[in-house]
Amino acid sequence: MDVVTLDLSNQRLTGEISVPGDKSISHRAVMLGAIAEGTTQIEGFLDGEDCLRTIEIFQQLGVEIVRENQSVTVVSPGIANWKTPKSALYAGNSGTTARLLTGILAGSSITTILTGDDSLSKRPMNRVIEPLRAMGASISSAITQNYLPLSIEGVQLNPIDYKMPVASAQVKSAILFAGLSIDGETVVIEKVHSRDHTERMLEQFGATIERRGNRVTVIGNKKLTGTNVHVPGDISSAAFLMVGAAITKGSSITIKNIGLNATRTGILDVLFRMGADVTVHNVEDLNGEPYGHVDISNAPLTAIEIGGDIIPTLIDELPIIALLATQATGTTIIKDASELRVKETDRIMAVTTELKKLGANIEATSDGMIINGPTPLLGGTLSSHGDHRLGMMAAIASLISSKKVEIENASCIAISYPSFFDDLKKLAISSDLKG
Ligand code: SPQ
Repeated sequence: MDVVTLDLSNQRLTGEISVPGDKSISHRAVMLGAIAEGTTQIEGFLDGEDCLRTIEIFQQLGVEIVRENQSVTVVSPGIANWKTPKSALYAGNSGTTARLLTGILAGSSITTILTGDDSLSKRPMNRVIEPLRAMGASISSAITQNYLPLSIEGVQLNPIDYKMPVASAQVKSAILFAGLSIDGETVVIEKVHSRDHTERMLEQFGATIERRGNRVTVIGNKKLTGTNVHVPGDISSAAFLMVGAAITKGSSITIKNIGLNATRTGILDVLFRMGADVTVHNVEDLNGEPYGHVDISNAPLTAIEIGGDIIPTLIDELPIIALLATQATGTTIIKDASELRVKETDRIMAVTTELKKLGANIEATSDGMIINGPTPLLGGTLSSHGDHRLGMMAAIASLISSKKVEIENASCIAISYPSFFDDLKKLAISSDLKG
């Protein structure tokens, strides 16, 4: 098992950095580039493990994809001309790949088998299979309860008006992608807005999309054409460095060109409400996605309550927000976040287990966590549980731990942030401010 040992106890973070491209947008750019006919040029692509699995899958379907670092060229004959793959499609650890692809393949003209790693094979696929079956999809699972591996036979689907039982961009996107193949209107109704990169990018590729309140409608059977996509930096990756700066005495950093889509910026609201010194500037818009720079410095932090509609806008940031809360004065309550239990690992269980090892005062609840702070953190050996976001949380904890932190199974960080340790080292400088 790979172990990384960090002793950042006498370091603070300063300087400017750009983080790698947004994972959600990178997946969608390859997927839409493959569905569309013609050439799609993607700049700022995230070369993380999850997005590489998405590329490999479309290459198996006969789409020409050439990657040179963060530049990706997709040349596709269009979804109607995809080839039946010779072997199963492997989504690795990536829930986004598996769920969005299930929607795309359900309305294609090929038959495929979709597999994943151990973690992904335990994550619920029923949430996409149920609505897709209601649209007429032919999907069967080798295992009961609809987990991977899945066998998907592409068929002609029917439109649906689907009320989402959980806030999930993956479910919404799977249905919208399936709707592209249908001569008619496919409608998704959300109680709470989840990230909307799919809707924004569908428009860029020429799809007809209508958005009214909580209703998204795709009018299918329209030819999509390849285009250029510029991927902004991933705010979910930046969140680790932002929290590192917020909790470490004497820190002050700028993260440049990160995505600022309002369906993703809950972490900025939380940092601001807790009292961190945060400024957003140079905001611009590219390909329908806002992005800009964020300055963040250490300041005294106060506990807050985090729940309700903000949760989908910061769902992937909750592990690092839990660490942030250990340094805030008072009781931070995180609620309405039971979705954390079905991520790469049960993130409520994993975060509370690992932060307790460092001495944090944190308890799990059925749908969140209760954290009392501020608490000095000790060093120790933490497990990533094979979850990239847990691994990065442990690394950032090292900045405020009195002794070294060992992270077991740290290589999983490459799933979303391959240059994480290099970037952290670039920003970390020795501090004489800490005693
Ligand atoms: O792709 P995967 O494995 O599901 O990744 C995670 C992550 O932490 O990177 C979740 F574990 O992000 C999801 C996110 O939680 C990515 C995503 C997307 O790109 O559509 C949406 C969110 O999931 P959900 O359940 O809201 O659909």
